[in-house]
Amino acid sequence: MRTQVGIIGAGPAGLLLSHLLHRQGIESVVLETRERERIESTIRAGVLEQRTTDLLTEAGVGQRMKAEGALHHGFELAFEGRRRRIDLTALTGHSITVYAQHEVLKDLVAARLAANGAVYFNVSNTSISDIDTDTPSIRFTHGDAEHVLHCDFVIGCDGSHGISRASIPAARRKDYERVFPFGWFGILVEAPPTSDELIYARHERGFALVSTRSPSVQRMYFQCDPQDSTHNWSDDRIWSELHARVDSAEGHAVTEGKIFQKNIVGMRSFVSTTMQHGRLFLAGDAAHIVPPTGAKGLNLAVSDVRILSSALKAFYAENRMDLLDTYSETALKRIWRAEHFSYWMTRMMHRLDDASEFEQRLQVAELEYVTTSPAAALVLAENYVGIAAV
Ligand code: RFL
Ligand code: PHB
Repeated sequence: MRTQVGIIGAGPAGLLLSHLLHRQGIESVVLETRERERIESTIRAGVLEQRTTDLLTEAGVGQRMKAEGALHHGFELAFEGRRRRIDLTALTGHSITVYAQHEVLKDLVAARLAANGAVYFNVSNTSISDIDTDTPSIRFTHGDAEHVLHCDFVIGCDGSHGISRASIPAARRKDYERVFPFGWFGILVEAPPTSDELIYARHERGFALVSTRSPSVQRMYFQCDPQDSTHNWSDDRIWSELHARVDSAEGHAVTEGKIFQKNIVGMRSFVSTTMQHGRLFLAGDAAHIVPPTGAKGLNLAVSDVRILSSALKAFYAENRMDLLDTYSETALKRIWRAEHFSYWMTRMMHRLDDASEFEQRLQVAELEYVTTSPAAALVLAENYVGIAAV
């Protein structure tokens, strides 16, 4: 088997890269361990930056997102019993779109298959060889058959548990990591929205987030022990925790409904440098993780892919290696900006068990500042909508 670009992983990074390359006349093959149905139903991210939605629209995969996604011009910060709005559009001229990651994936899979793109689901035993040469290859098993995919480049888009990152020699890699001692308990609820916009709440009991998926399905999270089990949380206990953390003194209360999914995710910050070695390049969660507080993970994956697809275009159209050579350096600028922002939001909004009372008052002072000073609000807003220049 032979192609120009071999892509490992059919998450947002891998599928979007394959789609963008196809539009530039570059052939690729995507290899994915999971079933198509699993990918198209796993609940993950929800917030898309305007740069992300613009790219999806330009790439011809934005129709359903435009029709079904919800445009948000701001969000609310709740603390000390009150709610204050961050007006993203007034501050930055940009907005965000709430459209679930698995819906983006459905749109990308449909586009790849409609163009007869090669996407192999249910593969196993993926391994990468010869990345130090101009003829790298990927071995994998599909059905009962073993295959070797020969290509010009291998792109590792296989997320945080993939195999690609480890294919870069350890001596060339440096990992940076911060594991947070808390997680998010996430629920999906059949209910009308609590509010027109997302609510990020800081409370002594811990952080909570009220997000949405559609007019009839809502997504909510609250800070929890990452080792806790969903079995310890009855619906009543969940609602009383959310009411305690989010309801405002002015009488706004979380709208309850039927909870039909519960899960717990751990939180960490992680960056692996370098993101390239020889003919292997990493994109998305394969190279970096952010805690979900800043809603940056999916958007960073898209931003890596934007840089990579231009660099691959320059290689195939003009025989230029320079953009590929500087890929990691270019991508890491935006990644570190997002890492800092996500870390900052996380530290500002969560209950930190090792924080003294003094540090807890600092959290509130910071929230007062970002919700009253236009300069401080702009720092928050421009990072949330995504900084273009980085
Ligand atoms: P993915 O989505 O993990 O896809 C990787 C794919 O690779 C496959 N794979 C392999 N395939 C072949 N061979 C192997 N050896 C393989 N190993 C793995 C996997 O099966 C998988 O299909 O990575 P990608 O494409 O880099 O995309 C990253 C995003 O998925 C992630 O950053 C976001 O979901 C993070 N995130 C959020 N990001 C946002 O931008 N906005 C948000 O609002 C947001 N909210 C979230 C989030 C992540 C969350 N969780 C579950 C961690 C909320 C949550 C709760
Ligand atoms: C979500 O809707 O899943 C979501 C929204 C905002 C975040 C993280 C997750 O910061």
